[in-house]
Formats: sequence, structure tokens, C-alpha cells
Amino acid sequence: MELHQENYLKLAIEAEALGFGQFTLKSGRTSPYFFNAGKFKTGKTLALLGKAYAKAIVDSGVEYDVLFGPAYKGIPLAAATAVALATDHGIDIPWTFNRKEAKDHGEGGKLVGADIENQRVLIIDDVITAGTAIREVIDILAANSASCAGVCIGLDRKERGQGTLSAIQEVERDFNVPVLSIMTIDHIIEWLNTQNEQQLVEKMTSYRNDYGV
Ligand code: OMP
Repeated sequence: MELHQENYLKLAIEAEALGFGQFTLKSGRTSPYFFNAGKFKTGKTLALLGKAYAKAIVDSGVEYDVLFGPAYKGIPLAAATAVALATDHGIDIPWTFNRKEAKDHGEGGKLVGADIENQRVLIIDDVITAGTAIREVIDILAANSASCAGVCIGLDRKERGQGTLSAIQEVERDFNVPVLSIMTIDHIIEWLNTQNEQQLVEKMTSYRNDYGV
């Protein structure tokens, strides 16, 4: 695990964004851990989060025109990433988010921010498990005549998607785009090992064996 990944993991634990217990996921799977990006609820933690995403994006060399934060949890992530790209890397990039409900007055519409038509859009989101949520976002881009340049997420749970590949490998294959991830379940297991949390390591490993690739 690299230093920035370890720092991100520690930040998630301090902010209680990474929790251990018994959680029912969107996919219906019962998981011994859950990552809740909504827990980065102070200015400082959000700023650090934005820096981590910005670094992952710059390090990857991915090419894109606009950042996109899917409603709801992707919105502050995209905003914080846009700020960090500008302040830490001198890259001033447009950004956009969607509403879940269309607005029928004022400026109307479902998208807010930069125009994404004919643009290469980099999606900023929290977690990919089975890949359902991210596919919905890619559909939104297509419906707005934009192309997906890639996806950057905070956590890759490395779980099976619709077939035998991981959900992320399927997205990379189906849309021919890179999916960047700041940390993965393997980093979490590695860190739990260093903390001598053997019971948690066993539960996480067993879950990984059941649903992982
Ligand atoms: P998939 O659509 O199965 O890829 O699940 C991704 C979504 O599940 C995320 O956008 C979250 O809404 C939610 N989720 C988390 O936020 N954290 C987790 O650790 C796991 C999930 C999940 O339900 O799988």
C-alpha cells in the first residue's frame, strides 16, 4: 500500500466513513464492512478527500474535459476534486452534477454546471460494488451526448459484477474506459492485519472469497 492510500484509509477510519459490522448492500449482499462517503462531513476531511481524488486522477494521466458528480454523494466529491485539481495541480477544469428530479422552473433540466455535450466526462463517485449505479451514470452521459472518459472512485470492493469478472473490469471492458480507485478491499484487509484485528481479517477474507474476484 502506498503512503497516499494509507493516509486515505486512515482518514476514512478517523471520519468513521469506513465501518465494520453487518450491512445490507444495494446488491442485496450482506457485507462485514461499509464505506459511507457521507461521513466526510467537515471541511477539512472533504478537502483531504478532494486532494486524494485529484492526485489519483493526475497520476493516472487520464484525459478528460469535464468532471461529473452523480447525485447525491458524488456531488461534493466532484466539487472537492475540482477545487483540489485547481489549487494543488493548477488544473482548472469544468464540473457538472445531476439532480435526481428534473426541475420544471427557473433554468429547468437535470444537469447543473458545465455543459457536457460532446465532452469527455470523468465520473467522480464513492464506491463500486456490483456496478449497477455506475452504469446508470454512464447512461445519463450518453443521454446528454457526452462520452465517458473514465471513472474515479474512492473504494473498489473488487466484487463480481454480472459475470465472473469484477464489476470494475466489466465497466472497463464494456465502455473501454479506465476506472481509477484510491483504495481497494485488499488495502483494508492489509491494514487490519497490521492492527492485529484477526477476527475482522477473517470476516473480510471470507466475504472476499464469497463475492470477490
Ligand atoms: P453498486 O451499484 O452495486 O456498484 O453499488 C454502489 C453503490 O452502493 C454506491 O454508490 C453506494 O450507494 C452503495 N454502497 C456504498 O456506499 N458503500 C459500500 O461500501 C457499499 C455500497 C453498496 O451498497 O454496495
